[in-house]
Amino acid sequence: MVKEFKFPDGFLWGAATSSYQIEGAWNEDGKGENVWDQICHNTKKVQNSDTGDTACDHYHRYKEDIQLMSELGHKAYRFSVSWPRIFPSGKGTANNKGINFYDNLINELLANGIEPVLTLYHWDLPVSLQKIGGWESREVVEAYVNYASFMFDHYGDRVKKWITFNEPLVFTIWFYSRGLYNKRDVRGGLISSINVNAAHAKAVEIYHQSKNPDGLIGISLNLSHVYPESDSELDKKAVIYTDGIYNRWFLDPVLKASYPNDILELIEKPYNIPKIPKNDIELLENNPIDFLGINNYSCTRVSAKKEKDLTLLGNFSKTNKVKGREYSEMGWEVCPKGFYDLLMRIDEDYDHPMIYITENGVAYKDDKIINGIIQDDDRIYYIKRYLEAAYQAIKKGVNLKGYFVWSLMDNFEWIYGYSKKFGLIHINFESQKRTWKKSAYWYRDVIKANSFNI
Ligand code: IFM
Repeated sequence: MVKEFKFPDGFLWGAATSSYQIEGAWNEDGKGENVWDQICHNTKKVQNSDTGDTACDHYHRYKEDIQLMSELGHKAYRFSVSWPRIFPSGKGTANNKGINFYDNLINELLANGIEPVLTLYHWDLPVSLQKIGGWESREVVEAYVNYASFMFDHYGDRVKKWITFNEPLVFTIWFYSRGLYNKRDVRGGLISSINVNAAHAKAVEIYHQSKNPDGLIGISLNLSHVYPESDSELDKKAVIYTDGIYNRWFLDPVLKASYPNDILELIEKPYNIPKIPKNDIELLENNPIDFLGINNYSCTRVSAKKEKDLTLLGNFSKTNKVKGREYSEMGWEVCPKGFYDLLMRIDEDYDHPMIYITENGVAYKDDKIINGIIQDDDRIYYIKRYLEAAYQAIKKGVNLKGYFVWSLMDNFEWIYGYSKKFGLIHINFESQKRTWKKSAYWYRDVIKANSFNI
């Protein structure tokens, strides 16, 4: 029997991208260098030595891309702004050509009836700011607030949904502890995460004082429901630690204006972390988010063998594949139940926040082609199951308002270069030809009907 899953009226459907992953034009029209230009050009950290120099060439093809979104019936488009296009050195004089690019993009979206959802920061920090300490420095926090303030004033008449940061966990704790910017440095990552929360709260404050404060402002966190591999006490403790650092460390500041005590205790001495400034907490308290953006792809399963494994970023997160579970090309478990449990848990523990799914999607091989169209039935099946989980959560009262597929098109997947494909639209990176995958047609029909069938 066919079952229909109908979404609430006005549910916001769209797709997401980010500046470095799609724009290309890395040194055009006065754009300053960003940390990813440097990682790609000067290190061997990216697979196949790929770079974002050209990427999807969206900087030159944005009109064509918006046309595609329009044909696909997307209601909204989540994109990020390249800070060094606006301020080539992070601060100082703004760059008119960069400003014009985003003016044109936003105007074109609006002319096509597509709502712009603007992320201020999706990892492409201006290099001059990395040189003065990156997110470890409060000077960079000030520069970010100045940049955010400029953006609100300039685009706030047309942009009504703002996202301060994308996935702070990733560009602070993960990138630092994996030595992406320089040497491995967990402390630097932790300090950066605290500074990013301060920058976030200050940006929310400035938004509410800006010329056009009539929109919504939030943050996108990558969250993952954590399950123990067994009922053992150690595994249950491993869940608390992992959930603490992956989820609560980022959720509590923006939704409770506090940091989780158990994690503070865990890190203060070993990493010599100073007390959280009182002013940060006041800022967070006075500037709550309007919505929470959730990026979710998978769940996390943990198990600890010994008490001493239970440290921050401990040696217990299961990465090995387990027979009987399903995995994507990234090696991430396909886990729609984890998505449902995550939504229910956030609703319960954080007082029923307004939520947008700002990223969900999957990388697969995409190697089945008929009549030139990629037959990505596995992607359709993945998204269907996640949407079913979202639907069930809405039925239970979760305040979920919209969903953005990651990603509109295949793009530069960070250290994996172009080897991993998440798009609804296939890109031929030689010719830059865009081709709809089967999932793009399917998603178009979902949006049109505001529902789908299983
Ligand atoms: O491509 C990334 C994106 O930049 C941030 N969220 C996860 C995606 C897939 O890895």
